[in-house]
Amino acid sequence: MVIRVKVNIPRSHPRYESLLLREKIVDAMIEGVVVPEGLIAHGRGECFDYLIGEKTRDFAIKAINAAAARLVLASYPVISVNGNTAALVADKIVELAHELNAPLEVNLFYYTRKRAEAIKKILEKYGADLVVGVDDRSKEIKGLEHERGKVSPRGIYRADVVLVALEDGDRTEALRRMGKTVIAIDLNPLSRTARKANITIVDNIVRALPLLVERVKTYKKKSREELARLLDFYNNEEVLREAIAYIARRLTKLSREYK
Ligand code: PTJ
Repeated sequence: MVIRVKVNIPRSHPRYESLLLREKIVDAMIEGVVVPEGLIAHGRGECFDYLIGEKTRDFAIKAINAAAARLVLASYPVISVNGNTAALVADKIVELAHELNAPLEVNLFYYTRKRAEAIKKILEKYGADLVVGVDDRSKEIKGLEHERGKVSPRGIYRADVVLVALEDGDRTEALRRMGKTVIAIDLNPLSRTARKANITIVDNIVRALPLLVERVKTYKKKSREELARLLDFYNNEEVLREAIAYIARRLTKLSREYK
């Protein structure tokens, strides 16, 4: 049995925003949208967010710009949604899907039909048009012997560009082997997903998604040539190096406070 203790978090609390996100994640776990393991994943994210100072840094902005350009240029972009993403940013995920005219695919590591349906319901509550991956997981991502490997023929299987968030694992590599471009949102620049994606946004999804939506709106007005040029100058390894170097510099600076 889970004992849920609801307290009133005062706005004056120095960690007000962070505590609200925790409440969202825990509520979603009680509703069966997030798995208990999702709370652990969230805690890992909080830790990396702490290391970058809980702000969107330049390395994230560069990746957001590249991601927006790649998504606008895509012929069939698909947005993959898991429990944590649905709990934290369902509204923005749906807005992004509308802007791109892209399907949303529920794709879960801890898959149950009930969870997938609950996530679909949340996305539809925010106005999602096309949510796949619930009752049409008839295609396989080769090399993935777990539930994330079962995908929809109208979603990830058909996509040329896939946006994934809050996961660490082998899926990005498998998708790349299929020739797809993978855009990841992951606060941990050292994760397997972060290192294997074509474009990695090292930022909290709650800050990164609104910025990505706005950038997509702007880039839809640009020419394809201009967007392609922008992508030519993008280097994901450099962005990851910048993220790690930023954390190292920040920690060194903070360590000097303890002389
Ligand atoms: O809903 P399911 O069944 O698909 O399961 C989802 C979880 C999250 C449980 C599953 O994907 C998992 O176990 O993920 P990991 O391996 O813990 O990886 C989660 C990654 O997301 C870590 O690298 C975290 O640093 C990162 N992360 C956590 N919260 C955020 C985040 N990145 C961006 N924004 C966040 N808010």
